[in-house]
Amino acid sequence: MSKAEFRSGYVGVVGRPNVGKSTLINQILGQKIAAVSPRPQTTQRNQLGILTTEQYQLILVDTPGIHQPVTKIGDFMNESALGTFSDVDVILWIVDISVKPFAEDINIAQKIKALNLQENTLIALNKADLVVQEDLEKAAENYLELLPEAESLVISAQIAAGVDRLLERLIERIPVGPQYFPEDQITDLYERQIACDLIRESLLMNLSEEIPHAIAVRLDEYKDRSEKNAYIHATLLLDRESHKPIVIGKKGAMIRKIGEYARMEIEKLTDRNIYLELNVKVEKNWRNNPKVLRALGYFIRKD
Ligand SMILES: Nc1nc2c(ncn2[C@@H]2O[C@H](COP(=O)(O)OP(=O)(O)OP(=O)(O)O)[C@@H](O)[C@H]2O)c(=O)[nH]1
Ligand SMILES: [Mg+2]
Repeated sequence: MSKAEFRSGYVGVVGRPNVGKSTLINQILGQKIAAVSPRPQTTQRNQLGILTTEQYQLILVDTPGIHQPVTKIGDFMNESALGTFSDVDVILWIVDISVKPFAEDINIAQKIKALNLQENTLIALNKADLVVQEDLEKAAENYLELLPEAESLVISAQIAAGVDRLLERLIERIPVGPQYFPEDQITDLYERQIACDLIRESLLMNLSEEIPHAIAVRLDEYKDRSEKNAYIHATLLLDRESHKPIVIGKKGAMIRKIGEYARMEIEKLTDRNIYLELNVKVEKNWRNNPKVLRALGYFIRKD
């Protein structure tokens, strides 16, 4: 293929929480750059996943799950996701085919229709591994009828089924264009930010109910000690005093468990030995405090 035919473009990966958006991006990149968990609202900010070859540069925009926000951070997450709809070449709408559409799915379909973006949308019917073959068609229909003019593909991001075909279709849909990012760049977030997200992933994996959602991770220090070693100091900001004993656990057992899981994930990401120190601090109602949110990097840039 000649240089003139190089293709590049942005794909907005959108959907309600927990449908597998981040799992798919990690799978396409063949590397974990985004936090994943079985709990909704794992992703809190837009993050690029960039795949570059000789022929194309595909820029996937991972977005927070679109939901009914009840806090200021929820508003930020929704705005981040909804803001991508008109800014991308292709909308990749991920749905969970193993369950019927939620109200949020119906809202997303309406938004796509209202913006007249049906033809720019590809529906990925994800989690097909959870559906028996005979039921697939009927399960798909529940979603396809929401957006009849959009193309669709059945996939399983987790086991990489249908992902190659999906990738092919995305590349065919992006325009001829320049290479926007250096070829070795795979994301737009700094390693330190991804480390924070992986600590959050650990909170979601280890703490029950609403507690992980009421905790912010603030990175205080990230120091390379040598090529093979790094030191990270982070603070867990709790929005309630009563969560403190739960997060710390008996004789510090829970905070150690949280740290251990996060350390291993960050080591996989960075290919370094990590010394991770976690602190706990109460910052009452931080989720609704614009100043704290801004300091943590949750804000919409108004260009
Ligand atoms: N069985 C199955 N599980 C999947 C598949 N894709 C993702 N999951 C699981 O679904 C859960 C949610 O995955 P995420 O990738 O975090 O979902 P998300 O859409 O990014 O969620 P938010 O960031 O909260 O919006 C995780 O437990 C994944 O392992 C799939 O194809 N099959
Ligand atoms: Mg996510």
